[in-house]
Amino acid sequence: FPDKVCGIYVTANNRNIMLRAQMPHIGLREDILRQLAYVVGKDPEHATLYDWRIALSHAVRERIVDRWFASTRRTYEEGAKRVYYLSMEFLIGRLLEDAITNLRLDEAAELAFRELGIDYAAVLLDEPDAALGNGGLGRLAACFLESLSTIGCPAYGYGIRYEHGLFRQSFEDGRQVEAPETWLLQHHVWEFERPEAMFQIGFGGEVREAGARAVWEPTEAVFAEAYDTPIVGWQGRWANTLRLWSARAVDPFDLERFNLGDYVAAAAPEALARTISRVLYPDDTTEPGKELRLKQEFFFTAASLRDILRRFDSEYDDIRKLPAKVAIQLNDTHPAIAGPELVRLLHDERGLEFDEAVALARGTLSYTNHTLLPEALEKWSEGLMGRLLPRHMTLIERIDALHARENPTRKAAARANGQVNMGELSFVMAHKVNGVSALHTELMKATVFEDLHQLHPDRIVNQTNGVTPRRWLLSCNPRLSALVTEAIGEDWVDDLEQLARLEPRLSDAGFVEGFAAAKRANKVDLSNWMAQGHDLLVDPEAMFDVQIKRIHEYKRQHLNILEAIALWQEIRANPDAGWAPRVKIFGGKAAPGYVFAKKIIRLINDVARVVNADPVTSPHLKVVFLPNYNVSLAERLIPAADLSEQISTAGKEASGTGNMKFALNGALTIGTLDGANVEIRERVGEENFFLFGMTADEVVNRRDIANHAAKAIAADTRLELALKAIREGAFSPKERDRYRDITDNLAGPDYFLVCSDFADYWRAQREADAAYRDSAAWTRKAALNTARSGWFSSDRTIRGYMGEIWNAGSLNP
Ligand code: B1H
Repeated sequence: FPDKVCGIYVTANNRNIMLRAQMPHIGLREDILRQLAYVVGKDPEHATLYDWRIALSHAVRERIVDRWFASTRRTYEEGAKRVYYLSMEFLIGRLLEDAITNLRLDEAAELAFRELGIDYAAVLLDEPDAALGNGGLGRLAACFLESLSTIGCPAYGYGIRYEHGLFRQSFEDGRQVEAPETWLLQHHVWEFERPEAMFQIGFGGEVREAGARAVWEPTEAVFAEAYDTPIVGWQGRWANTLRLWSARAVDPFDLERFNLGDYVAAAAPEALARTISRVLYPDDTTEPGKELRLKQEFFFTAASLRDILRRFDSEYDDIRKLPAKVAIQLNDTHPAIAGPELVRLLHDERGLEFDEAVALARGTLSYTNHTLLPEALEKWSEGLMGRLLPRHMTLIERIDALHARENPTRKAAARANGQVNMGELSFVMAHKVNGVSALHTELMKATVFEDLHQLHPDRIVNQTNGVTPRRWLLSCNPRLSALVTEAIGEDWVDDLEQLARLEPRLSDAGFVEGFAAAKRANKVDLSNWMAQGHDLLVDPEAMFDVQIKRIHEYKRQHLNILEAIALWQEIRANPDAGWAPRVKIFGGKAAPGYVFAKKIIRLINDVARVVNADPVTSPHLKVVFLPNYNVSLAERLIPAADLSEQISTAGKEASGTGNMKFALNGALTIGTLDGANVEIRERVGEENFFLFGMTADEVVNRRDIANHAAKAIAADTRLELALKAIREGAFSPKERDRYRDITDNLAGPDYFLVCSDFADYWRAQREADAAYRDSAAWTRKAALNTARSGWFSSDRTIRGYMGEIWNAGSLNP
């Protein structure tokens, strides 16, 4: 053995550290017991599930830390370029099982707990689900972090350490009720506090001109304090850092007020400062437009940039090397203030010429657009921004002027009509701008960014989203993973295109039967869980039809429930027609202020109550809305799904990533030509995908037809009857007009074209029924979905960013 580990000379007693680095399973049980005693302070006789989880987490964490140090050291040694991913959201979910999977400790941990007589599965489930994000955008950031570590690209995620993540959802009388989420109430095992990495972040105040530069003198300030979480990649070959900022007061305590007995006022400065990292905005694809939100954005962006420059300065003395050594990715426009802030740091604080500061910033920054929905494109009023960030307002004006000089034909600007358009600003300050699916990227060029794209035709590129196969197949679906590994070996885990090698195995009856058996067993597990936890009895032989995502009109959960109502009516009219049994499962949260979306939730719950209680239809149809959908619930549902609902109005869902997880786990998609559905269908084959609905172009034309919804209703008796049942109170007998908003909207403006797509959706659903009746053929289609989903790995996506946007490399051994 070499006698040096991580730069620390070790004695013979510490040789187990080195052993552990090579064989992490060695001594796991002893380490758990040691952690239980010396970190948790319990003996095994008195340890609770929580104690065991903390002990196991510490034992696993030690094994990550060794690799984490080694990765950092390598990055310095090689002078490698670093990637910084700035995101308001990181929807990381539970971390323990992920770490165990990637370190390949699953068997050792299971064995250790069996020997200790403790329920290992229960220990894993004890971990709170860190919901520091709303939906797809935040979960994508988490998949990207894991892929960056698997690939061995030196990278940091930067975000906010929200005290409260996304709210906890429950139902009362079918209505969504929100409660604060409290993931940080328990000790968070994975993070390391970094009191030395602390920056003062200012707001408001005045700008003083000092020659060509300016000095910003803020009147308000808070500290940003860093907390680091190591993110370990597959096989523990590399570990990167997620650094989250927490806000705290510069002057925490008003002693004078305290001594006067006014304890509340004495604590006020601290409470006020902490507000900035108190809670995640629960909006998904709508821009909240609040002062606190803008403060959050500047707070974490400014702290991250200071930290990035501090690290850069520790290695290089020529700031002109910044674009060669640093790549900063803006996850949507939420950190867009990075453009002017970086210019301010380079120009005002470091004395570079303004034009050069802009050029360096542009060479360093790139921007991902995640939505074209007008309500989600961030715009801040000049009044608010000028008050909070006076210097940045001036710099944005100068950035506009410079851009106009560089491009004399340019008429529009980031600062216009009393507002700052953050999409425009991000585009102008980035060397690359990307969309998240092929269709979405083309729509960016043709709509929101049309003019800028004409000026800069090479700037917009596509990087279709992906998902990490470690969490979304290997770990969440052990039965299918084992089958796949048995068939083709385990190289697929970090080379997902290997799944294509499953295709020849489809002629092997044993393999196909194994595939069907894995799905069936996953469905039995889910049925048992629903029976125990939710008092719901469903038949695992039925088709499990799943729609899980945020509740939004464009995602059209109401199209799905309308089809359920029509189906219920048709089964009642003709119960013996040989219906293919179905369980329709819904999951998802509505933004607390999104009244219409909350109505849709209540409607689904009301329909479920009526339909499930109907003895005539209940052998054929069940409707289930599972509360508090989150990453952990997704991991439970996706492996058990037969049919994946991806039914957004074409042109509205930028990509989707749930759609990829379902296909990978052998569910067939019923979907529109929207977002990444287009690419999924191309790859899995049109005969293995239930397509329906208008294209994005047809959607735009259809809206121009007067009374399009009324016409669609008049042409389709099923749709008419389903709407009539809602309107007449079939699902809300005590309050007949409870759903008037919904029925009026659908019969009237119906912006998302639910009615116009209904008939074709119904047709595709009946095709799915017919296909499901032929179970051998269905299994084949399902297995082809898995075999042909290899391209949807976030490893592929990250390699795309590395090559086409960041110009960054991998240091993996
Ligand atoms: C997506 C958001 C989003 N797009 C504003 N935009 C937010 C916008 O808090 N806010 O203000 C939060 C989130 N999220 C999603 O990104 C898209 O709708 C999905 O289609 C896409 O798959 C995902 C990842 O690219």
